[in-house]
Amino acid sequence: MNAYEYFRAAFAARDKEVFLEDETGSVYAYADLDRETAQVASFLTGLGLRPGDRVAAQIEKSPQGLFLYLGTLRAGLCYLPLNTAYQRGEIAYFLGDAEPSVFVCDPARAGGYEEVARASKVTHLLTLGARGEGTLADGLAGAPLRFDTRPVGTNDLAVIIYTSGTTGRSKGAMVTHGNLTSNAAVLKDYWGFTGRDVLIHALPVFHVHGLFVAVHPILLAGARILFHRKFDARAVLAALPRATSLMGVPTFYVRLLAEPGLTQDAVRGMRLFVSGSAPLLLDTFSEWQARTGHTILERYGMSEAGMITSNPYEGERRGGTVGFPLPGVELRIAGADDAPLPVGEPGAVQIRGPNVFSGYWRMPDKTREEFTSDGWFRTGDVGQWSEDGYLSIVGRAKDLIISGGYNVYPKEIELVIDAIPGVMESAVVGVPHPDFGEAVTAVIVKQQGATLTEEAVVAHVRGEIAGFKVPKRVFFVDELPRNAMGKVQKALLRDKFSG
Ligand code: MCA
Ligand code: AMP
Repeated sequence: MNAYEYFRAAFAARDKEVFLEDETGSVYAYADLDRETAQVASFLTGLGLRPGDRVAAQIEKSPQGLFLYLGTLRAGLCYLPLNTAYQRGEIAYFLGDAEPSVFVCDPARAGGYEEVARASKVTHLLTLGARGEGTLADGLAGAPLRFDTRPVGTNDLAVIIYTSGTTGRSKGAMVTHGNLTSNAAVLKDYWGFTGRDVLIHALPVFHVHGLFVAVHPILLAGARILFHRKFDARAVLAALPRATSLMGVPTFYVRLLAEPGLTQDAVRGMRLFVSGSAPLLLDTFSEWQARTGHTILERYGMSEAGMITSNPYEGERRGGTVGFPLPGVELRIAGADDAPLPVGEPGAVQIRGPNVFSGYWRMPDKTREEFTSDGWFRTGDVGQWSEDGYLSIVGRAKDLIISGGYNVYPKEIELVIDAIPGVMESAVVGVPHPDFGEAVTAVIVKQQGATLTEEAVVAHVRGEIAGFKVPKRVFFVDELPRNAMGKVQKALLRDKFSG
């Protein structure tokens, strides 16, 4: 079933209930959501887009952006969300690789994107601003308000989510309608969402956490979203008395704990705090418990598989663990030969289930590499079982930094830094950071006689890639530590530059 139709079947009986309250004061009922998405679907279909065609969007967070996503699903088209921090070079790669027919961007950026859009297969460059303004709105104004949701198969493509890779080249994870519906149903039940719930939504809507996890279970429950355009600790604090639930990355919880107004009284109406996308420090988990009387529920997921494990809603939520495999998800901890390891031994986390994506867009070799011969997906995370079945993520086999919930692959930054005149070579590592969990840190060997400074490197990198990938610090060394095989010993660099 089309994922939109699946959600609609669940919320149809709650037509007049509020779906979303925007920070601006605008309120949308479920009937509004249905009408707005019908208009989007009619409009996109009217442009001549065929099932499976891609609609890319790099837009500020807005209710209209959410309608664009859900309307795209409804039309049987494929949505391609892009982080607003991405710079032109990054966007050019995504448009070239995914070949969307439609690209929706912020009105202020349209001029700068005309050339990259022309160089790709984009036939319609449209705009959508934070207040809903732009050429998309103009187009929607004349579109029919009714649309028969286009039927699709479980394995049909719904969304492509780009995730960067160890080679520095991003891969498009192909997420199907079946992936979306199965995960949504499980989360709604596992986390106990009902029509009485009010979720504070302060996550970006271009990644799985904010776009799927914090929206789909709400739709299935016919619950309400308090829509925050971006995370602001004080605004979230002010909204807590009206809410029942919050989903966030660990940085949300760290910043909320820094607010003196976070008290047991402030959270008295809340029933659920969920954390994910990055490891939640035990200190944050314990401090939250002591201050609020609530135990954060930590879960584990990834773009390729939505949510994989979760601490229980009822029962012990154990800090430092990500709980149990969600219903329908199989998870094994495997050794180098892909055979399961005994309980307690750390190994590769491999998974199977209806939540697992269908492969990387136009990268059949990469897809084959990431699945075992017996069909398990290699997450690249290192995990460990406890005797009583809780999973802990104890490391990563992939060379990945997670900063404030965003993934940063060192290779991508190293390639940009190595191209700076005066750089001989570089290594990028993540070091512990009190706010972001890990901070992107660059270690550089200069060419002889080069007069590079930290400021110059940062300024150069900032022009090329998204701000969250820019190193927070740059250090210069005479040489990089290497092992006998010639591989840079990143663990040594992490230790040396921590703190
Ligand atoms: C912003 N900046 C960052 C980050 N965010 N630097 C490092 N890491 C970050 N995460 C930088 C900007 O480039 C800018 O730097 C400065 O901080 C201020 O930018 P601003 O946008 O105002 O930052 P913020 O509002 O303080 O943002 C922090 C944040 C945000 C609220 C933690 O990063 C965020 O919403 N993170 C959530 C990410 C997320 O949704 N991940 C889910 C991925 P300058 O001024 O120098 O330019 S999906 C996933 O991982 C899986 C499926 C899962 O399990 O969920
Ligand atoms: P992404 O590719 O952006 O979807 O990020 C997925 C990765 O985030 C996973 O493979 C993990 O490495 C990491 N991750 C997500 N949730 C958690 C968690 N609760 N604890 C530790 N790592 C996590």
